[in-house]
Amino acid sequence: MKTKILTFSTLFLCFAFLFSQNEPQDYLSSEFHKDRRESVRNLLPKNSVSVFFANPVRNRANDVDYHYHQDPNFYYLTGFREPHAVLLIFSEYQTVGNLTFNEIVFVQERNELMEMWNGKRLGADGIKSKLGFEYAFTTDKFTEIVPDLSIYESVLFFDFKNDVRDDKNNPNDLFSLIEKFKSMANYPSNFNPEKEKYYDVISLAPNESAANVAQVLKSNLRYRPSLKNDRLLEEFQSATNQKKLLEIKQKIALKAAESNLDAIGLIDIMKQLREIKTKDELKLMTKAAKISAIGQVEVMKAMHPELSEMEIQGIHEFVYKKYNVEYEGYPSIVGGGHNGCILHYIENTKMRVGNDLVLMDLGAEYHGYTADVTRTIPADGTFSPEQKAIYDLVYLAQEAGINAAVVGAEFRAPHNAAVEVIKKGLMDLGIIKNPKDYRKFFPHGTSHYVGLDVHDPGTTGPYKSNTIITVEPGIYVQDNSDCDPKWWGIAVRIEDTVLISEDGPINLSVYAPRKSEEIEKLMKKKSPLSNFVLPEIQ
Ligand SMILES: [Mn+2]
Repeated sequence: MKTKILTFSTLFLCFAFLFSQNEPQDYLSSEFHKDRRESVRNLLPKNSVSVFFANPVRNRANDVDYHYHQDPNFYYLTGFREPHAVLLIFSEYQTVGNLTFNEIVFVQERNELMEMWNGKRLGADGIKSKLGFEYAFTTDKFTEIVPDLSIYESVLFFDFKNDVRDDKNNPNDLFSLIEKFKSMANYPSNFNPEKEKYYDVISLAPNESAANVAQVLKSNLRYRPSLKNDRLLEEFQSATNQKKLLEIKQKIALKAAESNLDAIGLIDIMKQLREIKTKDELKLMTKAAKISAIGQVEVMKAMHPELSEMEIQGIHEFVYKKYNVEYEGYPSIVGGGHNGCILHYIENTKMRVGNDLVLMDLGAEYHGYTADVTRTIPADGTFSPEQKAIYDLVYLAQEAGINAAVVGAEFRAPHNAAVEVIKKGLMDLGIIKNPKDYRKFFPHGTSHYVGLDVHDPGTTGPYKSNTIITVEPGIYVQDNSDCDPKWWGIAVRIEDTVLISEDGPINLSVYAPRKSEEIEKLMKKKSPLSNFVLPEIQ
């Protein structure tokens, strides 16, 4: 009997193991998310609460929604991938009834019928057992459990974008959660986060520097039309003497004290945290970049002039799916010839790429983390002399950019390095006569942070170790540009996802060749997709 039980339980364990092996096992751990919440807490001001909402469900058309994508900050702090949820992190422990907590999450309730239609939900118990929360409740308990928000010195949150739909049949959906929060927090209907921030800065400034603050405000107001109509700010920046200045400062301080809402502070906190990737994040980023590069390599082998932009996009994305990538990190850009000059070209409708260059900017998003990789290749396998001249120039600019991506360098260092190379190169090729004109052909920046967002938040301060950025110079010669027509329609961007480390820059997408000779060599290789023939449709 004993053996029987043993066999049975072994069998059960095997099944459980096999079942679990059918789902990815390499998500970030609940310890990771817990540690991130702890880091937020350490950066919060005293006696404050930070409130994070899940992303809204977005409607595609009629009764079909877009594939749900969690808000990156919410995901970073919870690992939770369902909508209609709110997380609160408190600077200190709170006691409510018999509960004592310093973080608490509210999630949508389980519902057998809805789960049959739309998939499993974790519910409050599930987020506790699977994602390591000690205190979790369903959203209907939000107002019951969360204490009065007026007792905190600061209530930190991201301001709302007004793109949340109200599900009239669900009194506990995200829309209702936000409405409840607004009422609990005395959120004014004309709330302006920047105004609140300026009020705080002005009231906290020492009296002797009030005139300087007014000067800064004056120059800032020019770019902030939404603040121009604020009477107090207007009076402060135009005050003609110190007495008047301090009088208005006093008025502003009184106003500032009325509200404890801060919709700017969390932006800065999340920038600081998300800029530096942890060991676990680096693993996922390395994987996302490698998969993106493998997609580029497979396309290089399969490329020929008869392919359409959409087919090329399909090959990249098919390769991603072979590696269980959930999403593209952003809409895939595949531009043949002049389409490459459109920086965010996502239609991808050209039916035949012909003998032009094809610019392909795509990123695989693996477990929330996306890469951002661009290759530009000649559809017929060989760069023409003009294509090669531009391509090799962009390559040299990228090399200079990557080499400048080191710990301690200024955020703009890779861009500045790339610009110098491109300026000189465009002059040498006779495409520009004045170095300043490089901007006509290289109109964007060279680097941005990349992570949970393709344009990830960061401080833009000097580079720190374990930061991941892109290095992506480009040259785009529009038709009818003021240069020899032989250059017209040539568009090249080379972009890699680069880790800045103590040992120097590490190119995470290096698997896809970047040198023109190496690309031509790889393009001679056979692709298994060449034999993939489908029936003709009239
Ligand atoms: Mn990019």
